[in-house]
Amino acid sequence: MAYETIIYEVGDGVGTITLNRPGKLNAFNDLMIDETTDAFKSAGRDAAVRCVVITGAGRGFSSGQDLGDFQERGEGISIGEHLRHGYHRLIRQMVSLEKPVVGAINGIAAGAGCGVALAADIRIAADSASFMLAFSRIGLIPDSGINWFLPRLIGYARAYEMAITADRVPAGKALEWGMVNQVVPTDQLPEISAAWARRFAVGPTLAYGLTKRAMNRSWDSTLDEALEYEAHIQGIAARSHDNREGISAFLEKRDAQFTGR
Ligand code: LHQ
Repeated sequence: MAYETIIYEVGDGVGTITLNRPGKLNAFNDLMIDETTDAFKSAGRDAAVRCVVITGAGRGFSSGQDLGDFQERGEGISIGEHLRHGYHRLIRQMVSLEKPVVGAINGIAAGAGCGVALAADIRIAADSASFMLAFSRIGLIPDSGINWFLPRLIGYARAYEMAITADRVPAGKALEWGMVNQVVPTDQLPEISAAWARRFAVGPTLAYGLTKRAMNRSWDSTLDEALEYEAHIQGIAARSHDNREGISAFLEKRDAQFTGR
C-alpha cells in the first residue's frame, strides 16, 4: 500500500513509521489512522521487521484528532463509531503486535496522539517533547486507550490530574513519573531511538513478543492465572531456535546470534 500521510521504511530489521502531516503537528485524519494501522499490520506480517519505531515529522509527535477534519463532517457523525472503526483498531494493532514498539516522541503528543504514544512499549522522548490530555479543553474525556494505559503507568492521581487540567507534562516530568524510558537532546532523538530499535531487532523476537503478551495479559489476571500462563508460554519460548542458540552461546562464551525464531 502506498501511503500519503505517513512514511514507512524498513531497514536493519526495523520498521520505522513517521507520521507525516507536520503542518498540523501530525493530527490524525481518517486516512492517517488507516495508514498507520496498516503499517503496523505489515510490520507484524514481515519477518524482516523485528522492531517498530513510531515518530512524527517536524516539531510534533501528534496533536491527536484533526479537529478541522472532524468538524467538517457535521453533526451526524457518531464519535463512538469513529473511535471503534479508527483509533481502536490502531491501538489494538500496536498492543497485539508481538514485536517491541519504540515511540520516538519528538514533540508534543496531545489527545489521541498521546494515546498512540502510550500504546508503544518503550518511549524515548526528545527534551522538547511533552504530553497533554487536551480532551477536557474541548469538553471530551480521554480516549484511544488512555484511561487504561495511563493510570497503570503513572497512577490514578497523576493520570486524573493530567486529564482534568489538560496541562502539558514536559519530557523531564514524564520521565520522573515513569511515562518515558529516556529523555534525550532533541537533535539526537533519531539516532538514539534507532540505536534502541537496532538492539531489539537483533534480539530473540519470539521471546520479546511473548513477554509483551504475558505482561499485557497480567493486568487482568490473578497471580495463579499469571503463573500458569507463564508456564504455558515459556514452553513455547523454550522450543525456539533462539533459546537453543542463547544457551549454546553462553556455554561457548560467545555472543548469541538470534534469528527471532
Ligand atoms: C491542528 C491540530 C488538530 C487540526 C494543531 N487538528 N489542526 C477522537 C474522536 C473524535 C473527535 C475528537 O477527538 C478525538 C480524540 C482527540 O484527539 S481529542 C484532542 C484533539 N487535539 C487537541 O485538542 C489539540 C489541539 N491542538 C492544540 O491544542 C495545539 O495545537 C497544541 C497544544 C497541540 C500545540 O500548540 P502549538 O505548539 O502552539 O501549535 P499550534 O496550535 O500553532 O499548531 C500548529 C498548527 O497545527 C496550527 O495550524 P496553522 O495553520 O494555524 O499553523 C494548528 O491549527 C494545527 N493543529 N493541532 N488537533
